[in-house]
Amino acid sequence: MRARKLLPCDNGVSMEKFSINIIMSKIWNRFNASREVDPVTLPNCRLIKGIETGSEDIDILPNGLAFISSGLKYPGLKSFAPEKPGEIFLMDLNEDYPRAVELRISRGFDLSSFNPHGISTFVDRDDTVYLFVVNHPHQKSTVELFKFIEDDNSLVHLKTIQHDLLTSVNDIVAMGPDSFYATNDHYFTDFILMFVEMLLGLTWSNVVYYSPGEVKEVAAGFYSANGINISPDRKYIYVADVLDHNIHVMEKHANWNLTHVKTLQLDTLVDNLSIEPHTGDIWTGCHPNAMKLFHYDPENLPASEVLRIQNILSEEPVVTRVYADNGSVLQGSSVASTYEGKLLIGTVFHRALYCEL
Ligand SMILES: [Ca+2]
Ligand SMILES: [Ca+2]
Repeated sequence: MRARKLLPCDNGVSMEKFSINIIMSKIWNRFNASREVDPVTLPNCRLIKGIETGSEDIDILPNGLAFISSGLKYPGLKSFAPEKPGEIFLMDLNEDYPRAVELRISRGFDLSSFNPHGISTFVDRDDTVYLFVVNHPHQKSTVELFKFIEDDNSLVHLKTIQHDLLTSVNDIVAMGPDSFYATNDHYFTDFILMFVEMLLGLTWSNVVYYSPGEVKEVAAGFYSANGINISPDRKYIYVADVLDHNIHVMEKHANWNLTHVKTLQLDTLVDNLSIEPHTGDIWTGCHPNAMKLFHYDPENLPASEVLRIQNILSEEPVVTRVYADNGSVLQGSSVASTYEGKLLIGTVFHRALYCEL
């Protein structure tokens, strides 16, 4: 056996071990691994029938139709149906007892490798509804553009967008019928290097603006940019840095560049962001403790937590824990979205909850 030379440290611990301890304690903090959740219950909730393998992102149209992306397979995270392709569900929140219906996707699109992640809708002047879907076919990143046909409960695939700057896309927010901002949650795409990037705490994750005529990085320096959305007045872009436990407010400029306005620090890993159109409140699905999410243990389930943030631009934003569960009902919440007193809570790989507030 080859003898290894260890560098002595002041306290007698080897430098190697010392460095590993520092990295592990940083990861521990990034994952908020000590945190347990105090439950916050809501009286009128039910699990949504038919959604069993995730509801990572939810986007609700102004008329109450909710799109739900389901079946995400993400490196290092649990999937209850690893062989089953992903799906997009629709729920009409105007119904007395809303149900989830799977949307049919037009022929010509490769359904077998469909791996949907973040989504965003755009309603054009002629009322055409476009649905943008982050997709990871064969662990790559693409953005799929669909047209929603309401009469037919179907999605017509219009195009697949791929670009060298769209490498590890997590979420998007549509800016027009073929333009958007996207978050890349990692710099590296290889699973091992992604993990190293996280271990070393590199801030190489970014936000990219995409349009057919121009594609550019518009914000950088995130540990892991995740959810992204826009204020109702369309002046500000909100970006959740999931590993830094915060939400950044960025000002949007005429040339699509973003500049930092402020950061709201939280004690939870913020995933996707939804905006309540009338009030501008931010609703978010969070991971109180990401260690339980990445190290899935049926005896120690990943929890769920929903926050509502009011007046984020003011001196003192109000943060309310609207819902929290230790995983016995809902595991790994990633999104929370409201419409007229109704709340949908989605998860990375588990079920989805419908609540009347
Ligand atoms: Ca989204
Ligand atoms: Ca996300």
